[in-house]
Amino acid sequence: AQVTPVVVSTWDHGLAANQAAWELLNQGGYSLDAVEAGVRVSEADPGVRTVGLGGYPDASGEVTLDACIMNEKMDCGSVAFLQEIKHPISVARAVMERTPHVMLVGQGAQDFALTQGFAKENLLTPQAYKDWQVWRAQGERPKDINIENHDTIGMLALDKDGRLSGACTTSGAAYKLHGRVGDSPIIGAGLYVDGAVGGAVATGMGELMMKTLGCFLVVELMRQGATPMQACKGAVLRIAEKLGDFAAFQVGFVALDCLGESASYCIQPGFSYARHDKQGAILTKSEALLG
Ligand code: SD4
Repeated sequence: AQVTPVVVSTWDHGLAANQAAWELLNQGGYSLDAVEAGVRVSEADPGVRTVGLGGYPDASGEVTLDACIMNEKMDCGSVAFLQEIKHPISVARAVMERTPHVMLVGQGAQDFALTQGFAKENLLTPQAYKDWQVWRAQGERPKDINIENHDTIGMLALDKDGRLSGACTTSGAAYKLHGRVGDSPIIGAGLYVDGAVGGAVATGMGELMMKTLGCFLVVELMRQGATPMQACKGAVLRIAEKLGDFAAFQVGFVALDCLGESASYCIQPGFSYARHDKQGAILTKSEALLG
């Protein structure tokens, strides 16, 4: 059945990413192509400090990237702890389409990317290096993701043929321990899509989504009849109920159901999500548990 295309994504920089995705959706393109093209905008933007080029390095000063992608048929691909490749989302898609596997990590993921024609490049910008040096000189511990320290992009799109896809890509928590992998490349934690129900993406302190399999939970709640808003709220409430220290962190979920309805919910005020459909682009301030 024909439906009205729509794309949603996390944070203010989601507006620019959505624009690229919308151009494909509006021409009748596939939602998988749209989410890949959309998040590549954030990956390439050195001003987006938690994604791809220009992203915060880990504690040892290396930029390590996590990403995953999923379509309406449960096909998915993921990379984690990937270094020196500017578009991890496209490597994740190559894992999905060109291997029998779901996830590749570290050196193996980079080796695979090189065989697929991706180029190795330095992703640590002079600004990110300077910030890391300041952080190191102060002897600080890895940053918690609370209110100001985040901007992972997660994106969900529904195309005119009713196909739902999602993508998520990040450099992860700033100054994380070397080797740390967050929720963003974990199917069910940072992203989940069921083409017959809806999809969810997450941003914030990944450990909280990993402990609760947050995006899977959002989609399962929608399967049971929850609206996208009720489902996002349900996953945040699960975190609040189970994880004693939740109030110190930020987590935000965005959900899109297979009819095109979307919503978000988060722990701390300050999260927003971007939506683009035939009515145009809007940025919506998310309701927050502690708001
Ligand atoms: C992580 N969830 O690695 C990611 C970070 C993030 O906005 O969302 N930043 O935990």
